Amino acid sequence: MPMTILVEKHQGYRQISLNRPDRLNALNAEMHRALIAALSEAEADAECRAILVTGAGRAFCAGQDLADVAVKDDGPPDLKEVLERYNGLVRKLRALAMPVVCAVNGVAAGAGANLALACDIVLAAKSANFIQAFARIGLIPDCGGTWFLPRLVGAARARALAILAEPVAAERAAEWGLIWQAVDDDRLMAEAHALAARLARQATIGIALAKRAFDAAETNTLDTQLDLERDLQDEAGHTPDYAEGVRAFLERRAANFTGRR
Ligand code: T3D
Repeated sequence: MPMTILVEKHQGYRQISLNRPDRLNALNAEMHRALIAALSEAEADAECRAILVTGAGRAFCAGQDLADVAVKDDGPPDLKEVLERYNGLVRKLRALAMPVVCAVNGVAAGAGANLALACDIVLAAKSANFIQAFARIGLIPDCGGTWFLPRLVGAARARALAILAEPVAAERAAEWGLIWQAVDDDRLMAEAHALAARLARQATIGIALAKRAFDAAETNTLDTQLDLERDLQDEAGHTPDYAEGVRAFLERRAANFTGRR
C-alpha cells in the first residue's frame, strides 16, 4: 500500500507530508493513523525540535475523504467516530511541545483548512486558497473551525466564510490574519524549511510554554492568565536555554540553545 504520510528527517526538525496527491490529500482512516503516528514519533525524538507539515502534489489537503463517509443504503456513516479522529489530531497538534510550521502548498479545504489553522505558523503559496467547504455538503466547520476562525479573523468574516464556503486566496488570508504569510509559489518550501530550521535552533521549551499560555488565554481571565504566565515563566527560567540566552546576550554572541531541560 502506498505511504499516506511521508516523513523526512532534517537537522533538528521533521517534514511530515500528506501523501494522497490523486485525492488532493483527502484524509482517510489510514492516513489519520499514520499522521498521528508520525507526530508521536517526532515528539519522542529528543533531536526533533520543530515540525513542518505540507502536502504532496498540487493540494495541501481537501479535508475528509468523502468517498469514505458517503451515505449508504444502510444509513449515514458514524460521523461522531470520524470526528473523534480529527479531534485527536487537532488536540495533538496544539499540545506538541515544539513549534509546528504548516506550508500550505495548494488548496486547503474543509478539515484540511482547519488542520492548517491548528498549526503554530502557517505559510501559504500565493496560488493556494482556503475553503471552509463544509457548507457545500451540509456540514458545519469542524476540526476547531468554529473556534479558530472568529479568533483569527473576527466574527463577521468567520461567519461569512463558514456560511458562504468561498475560497480565500493566500494573500487575503494573510491580510486578514488567518495565516502568517503568503509566499511566492517557487519560494514556499525554501521559506518553510528555513523557518523550521530556525525554530529548531530556538529555545524549544520556552516556545512550548508560550503555546500553552496562548491556548489557556482563550478562556482565562486576565487575572488567571497573569498567574499562569508567572508560573510558566518560572518554568522557562529554570531551563538551561534561559541561562544560555542571558549569558549570550551579555557576552554579545549568538545563543546556542539545546531545547533540553
Ligand atoms: O465525516 C465527515 O464528513 C465529517 C468530517 C468532515 C471534515 C471535512 O473535511 S468535510 C469537507 C470535505 N471536503 C470537501 O468538501 C472538499 C471537496 N473537494 C473539493 O471541493 C474540490 O476537490 C477542491 C475545491 C478542494 C479542489 O477542486 P479542484 O477542481 O482543484 O479538484 P477536483 O477535480 O475537485 O479534485 C481532484 C480529485 O480529487 C478528484 O478526483 P478525480 O475526479 O480526479 O478522480 C476529486 O474527486 C478528488 N477529491 C477532492 N477532494 C476530495 C476528493 N476525493 C475524496 N474526498 C475529497 N474531500
